[in-house]
Amino acid sequence: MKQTFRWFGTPDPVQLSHIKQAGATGVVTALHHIPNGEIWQTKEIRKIKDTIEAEGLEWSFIESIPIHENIKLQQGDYLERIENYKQSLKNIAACGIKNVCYNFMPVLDWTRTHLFWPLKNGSTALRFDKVEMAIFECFLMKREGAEKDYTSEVLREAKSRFKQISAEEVQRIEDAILKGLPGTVDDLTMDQFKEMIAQYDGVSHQELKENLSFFLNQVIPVAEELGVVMAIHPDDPPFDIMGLPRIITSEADLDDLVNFVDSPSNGITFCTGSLGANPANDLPKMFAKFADRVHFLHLRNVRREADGSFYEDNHLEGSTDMYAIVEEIVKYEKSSGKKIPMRPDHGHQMVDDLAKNHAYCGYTAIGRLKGLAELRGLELGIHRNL
Ligand code: DNO
Repeated sequence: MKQTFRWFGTPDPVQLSHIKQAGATGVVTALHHIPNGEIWQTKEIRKIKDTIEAEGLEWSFIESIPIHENIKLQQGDYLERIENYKQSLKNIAACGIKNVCYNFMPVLDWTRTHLFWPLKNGSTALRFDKVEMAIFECFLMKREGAEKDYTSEVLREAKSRFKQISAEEVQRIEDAILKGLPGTVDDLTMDQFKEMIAQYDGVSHQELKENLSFFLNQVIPVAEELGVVMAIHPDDPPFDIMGLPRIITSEADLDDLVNFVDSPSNGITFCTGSLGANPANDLPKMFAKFADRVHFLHLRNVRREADGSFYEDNHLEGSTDMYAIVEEIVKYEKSSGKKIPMRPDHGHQMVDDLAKNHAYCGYTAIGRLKGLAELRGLELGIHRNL
């Protein structure tokens, strides 16, 4: 695996020099300041690339060039937005960057309800709590029909917790969902959020998949010609939330994806944390099946709970067998001669980072450094053993 680290650009307190010290050779970043749907200009791309290279690192992956909501919904100026996307691909390729991560999640990118969930050892983790999600949807946002999406046990627990909830906790849940997470495109108010969700009224999984297929059929031939690979990020969490269709959650969804356009440029970001939150997913088997299309690895572990909640565990612990996955990856790399870019995904807020008011939840230095160190050790051990 080629070791990389995500960097949010100059505002990120984790600097490029820290990334080098962590042992990564590659950087994963994006033009975070360019509004979604606009063309990435070469001058802007070069500026970031030069900054990364001046530190002796390489810009390994773009995460992400986001997809405008009009493209997902096929409405308004979506054809123009697709042309913009193609132009961005041409511009990155002209600068020598050939790897692009993106997602097709409606409205929200990744979602958690708790960004600083205390673990027993004193560090904090990201958590998705089904009951808190039900509180948000049923009692805070008051989405019509939301109750139907929850079991009676979860609803009962949500009602009882909501009776005693403090104003601070309400704020924490709202902030986590509407404006908490790094890498997401927009911070939203509740009203804006409701408006955006309403646009998806009546949009089925099938329809959203057709819109993804249309987008890929437009963009992948251009990418292929440029030698660019696109790697879709699975939906996180991998199930519907807020009544929105989520379409990249399982092996069957990935089957559909690769069949939308049969090209090596139409690839996958294999995110073990996102896919791992769906208990039906057999991750080692899925990696082996789609390996030729996996262009990017996000390695992290979630611990699943009975009601559908989960939290982010240590990279080598949790409900996912990381050993079995890395073994499949090492086998594939040995037989194909490829080295797939990998980033240790997320990390606990721990040690000195606990005292910092970190804007990039999940992306503190020390927790990710620990994750990278563990994953490198695991890889080396498996490699030597095979
Ligand atoms: C979360 C990230 C996601 C990811 C996007 C890719 O930590 O993995 O926000 O960057 O979904 O487009």
